[in-house]
Amino acid sequence: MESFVAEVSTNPAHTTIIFTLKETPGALAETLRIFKDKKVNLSHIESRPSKNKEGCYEILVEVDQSSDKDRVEEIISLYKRKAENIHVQDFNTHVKQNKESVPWFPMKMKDIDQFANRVLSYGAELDSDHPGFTDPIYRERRKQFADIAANYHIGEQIPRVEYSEQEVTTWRTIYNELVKLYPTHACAEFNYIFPLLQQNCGYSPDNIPQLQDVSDFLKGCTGFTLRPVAGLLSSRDFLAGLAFRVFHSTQYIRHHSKPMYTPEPDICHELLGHAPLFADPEFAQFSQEIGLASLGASDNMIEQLATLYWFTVEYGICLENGSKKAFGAGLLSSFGELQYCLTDEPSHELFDPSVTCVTKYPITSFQPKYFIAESFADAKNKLMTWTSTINRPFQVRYNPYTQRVEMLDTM
Ligand code: HBI
Ligand code: NLE
Ligand code: FE
Repeated sequence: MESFVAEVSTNPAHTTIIFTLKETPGALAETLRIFKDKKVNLSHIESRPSKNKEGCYEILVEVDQSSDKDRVEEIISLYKRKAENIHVQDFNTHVKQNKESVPWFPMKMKDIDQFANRVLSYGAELDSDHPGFTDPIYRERRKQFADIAANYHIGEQIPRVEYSEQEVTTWRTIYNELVKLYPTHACAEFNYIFPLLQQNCGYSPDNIPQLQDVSDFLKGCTGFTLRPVAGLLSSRDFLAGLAFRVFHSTQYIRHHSKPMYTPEPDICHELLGHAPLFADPEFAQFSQEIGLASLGASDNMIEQLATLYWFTVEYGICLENGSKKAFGAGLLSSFGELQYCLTDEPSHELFDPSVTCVTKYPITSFQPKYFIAESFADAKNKLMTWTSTINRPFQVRYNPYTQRVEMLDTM
């Protein structure tokens, strides 16, 4: 018999045998004779060309559940005796082993509540020059926001916040500087959506919009929602939210002493930088694709995806009729960097996931280098081509009706 067992699955529900067969006339019929001889009924059969053995086919047969277990065992041992390269694998342990080596990730929307409070402490780098950390009033205020995030559960209304006069003044300074720059410095998609936020969500120089209002607006556009968070999450947790079209948003505002630039996300960064583009369908999908690629990925892959996120969603620049426009949120919320990024001072390179994903970047200063995407659609296509090469023992897809991630085993 020119065949050998590739895999025997002994899942109690059904036994399947996969064997590789050399392409010769009658080979399959001859191999299957054993089943006839032993009077075991087949319930399913499939064939496909072998990936690693030229001129061979892989045949999968499934035996009828009511088959006599002993006779099935006899067939398996017959196969084992005649075959080379036998690989017998218990279906259940096979799946379990692979699942165990995959880091945990949320499978349903509610799972996000499990990690939303795992906020990273501000690294030494941030501590030393953070103007707010020597201001006791500011620190106390930050604690109030941390409590809102800690007590929040997905699906609830986000508590409304009354911002102080000082906080609104910080917002006003940033808002007024930025709206002067947007027409010339921001991409067309951003400029299309921004007036809609002014009309629908209370964006104005004198008002810091409420997260719930912005979340409702985005939900109606692309299904994206906001979830309050007290500070920085790990890249793994943060990216996982995007897989569900959930964006973790801070609610506090930066310290009033430095409105021009802050290395930390704050409400100005989230609402002026991020929120507008999450209303754009193509951009929303791009963001979700990064999120889906991150689920269960290795630490190394997470770092590469976080880098791609950094150079697109945070600091991306795109081309419009040959001129550069900002679409990254870190640029659209910093009137210092928004001006700087389009000048000749930093360097600009075309976005290429395989190069971009391993590029180093500073997190507390203006960027020395930006990557340019031709469009969101182009960035998404390049990203998806790149992510399709990721080696994961399963594939995922998001089901928007159940708000769950579905796993397709490809082991
Ligand atoms: N956490 N809350 C929050 N907000 C972000 O924008 C954020 C984060 N964690 C990591 C991160 N951004 C990115 O720099 C990438 O690591 C994904
Ligand atoms: N540098 C940005 C700003 O000042 O708004 C915030 C970046 C957060 C990653
Ligand atoms: Fe951000």
